[in-house]
Amino acid sequence: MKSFASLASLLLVAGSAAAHYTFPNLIVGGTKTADWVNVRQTNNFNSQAPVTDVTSADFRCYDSATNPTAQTIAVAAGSTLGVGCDQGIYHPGVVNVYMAKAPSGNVSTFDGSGAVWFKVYQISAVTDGGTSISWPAQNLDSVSFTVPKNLPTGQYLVRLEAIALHVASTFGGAQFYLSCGQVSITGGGSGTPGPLVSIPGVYTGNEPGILININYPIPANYTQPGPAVWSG
Ligand SMILES: *[C@@H]1O[C@H](CO)[C@@H](O)[C@H](O)[C@H]1NC(C)=O
Ligand SMILES: *[C@@H]1O[C@H](CO)[C@@H](O)[C@H](O)[C@H]1NC(C)=O
Ligand SMILES: [Cu+2]
Repeated sequence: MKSFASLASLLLVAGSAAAHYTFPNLIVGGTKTADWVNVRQTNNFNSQAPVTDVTSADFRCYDSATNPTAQTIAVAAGSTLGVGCDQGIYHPGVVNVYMAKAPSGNVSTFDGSGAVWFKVYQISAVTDGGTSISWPAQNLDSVSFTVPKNLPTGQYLVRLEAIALHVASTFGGAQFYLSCGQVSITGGGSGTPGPLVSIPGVYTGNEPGILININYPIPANYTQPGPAVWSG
């Protein structure tokens, strides 16, 4: 067991960088891929700084400065797909995972523009009417979900966003940690994913789950931002 003193000095040494994080890899068939191979390298790969403007072009894949290419990895429909976090999800907040199908069939050349994104997974807050609030996504090293069995075969962007809410009580205070991976879904079905949204465009920043004081008074309920999850 760590002593309090060593834990305190660890936190001191780690400093503010430890407070931020990126999502640089995928977990496919239980195996973690190398960083920034199947995930487009984000602008913050060194700084780990978040996006705070939900209307900016970088709110989509946060890669305007890196202009990255990534390799596309095969993932079976109905299987478990994970997205790894470099330092763990440090801040209290929630997670959404969106996907978008490459219309050309080749996700390498797909920029994710248009109303093409649907939500496949979320981790929300747990509330109990105002006595307590907890954040199941906090401290996770990765986020795993089941790829819908009925998702059509084809190539997709997978965009994870972890919304940090520790200083979200003023407009623009919520911090978005995000990245886009490239997957080729195999053995898919004939589902019709939706509702479809544009990113940016899906949020204004005024949503009750984004512009929120999570500390006082303790929120009685929490509304997850974005559309309903499509589970096929
Ligand atoms: C997809 O596009 C990339 C980038 O232009 C290219 O290198 C790759 O060969 C393409 N893949 C297929 C299967 O056409
Ligand atoms: C809680 O529910 C009320 C009533 O539906 C709603 O107006 C409010 O925005 C919700 N609060 C949060 C933080 O989602
Ligand atoms: Cu941080």
